[in-house]
Amino acid sequence: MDIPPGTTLTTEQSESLGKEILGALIAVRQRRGAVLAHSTIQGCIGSLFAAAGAAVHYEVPYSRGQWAPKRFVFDVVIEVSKQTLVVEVKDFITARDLGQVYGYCKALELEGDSAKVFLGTDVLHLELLTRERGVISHQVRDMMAALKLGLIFADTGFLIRCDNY
Ligand SMILES: [Mn+2]
Repeated sequence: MDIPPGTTLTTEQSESLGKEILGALIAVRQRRGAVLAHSTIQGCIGSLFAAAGAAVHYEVPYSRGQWAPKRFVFDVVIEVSKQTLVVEVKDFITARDLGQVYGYCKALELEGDSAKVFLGTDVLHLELLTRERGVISHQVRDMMAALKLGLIFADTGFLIRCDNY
């Protein structure tokens, strides 16, 4: 389901959409906390964007310029309506992982590259990343504010894209 904001739905459409959303949420609960594998999250994000018409590339090396001397390999690169999204996928998230994502944001910023960095993870980590108190959620919020980091919460059937808080 990919419905542009402001779309007016008929009663039938909104009813079937409601059922679809409910079904997707029930499927998440049925996973009983089992987090999707890194490659699964990567594939889900890629295929959902591809289904919406974006050009999707996996495992893209980036070693441009002086600020990205280490050879970065981006998990997913998405080209959608003239914007490039760089997604670092994490099945589990530690402070060290956030350091890596910080490095990506900072390097692209210093290169003057307009690509937008996203941390892509399982929708089951939604609570971890959005809780009011917490080291990880605070770091993520700081990076969203200072470096325009975006978040993608993925499931096998849907994803939630947050461009900012
Ligand atoms: Mn990764």
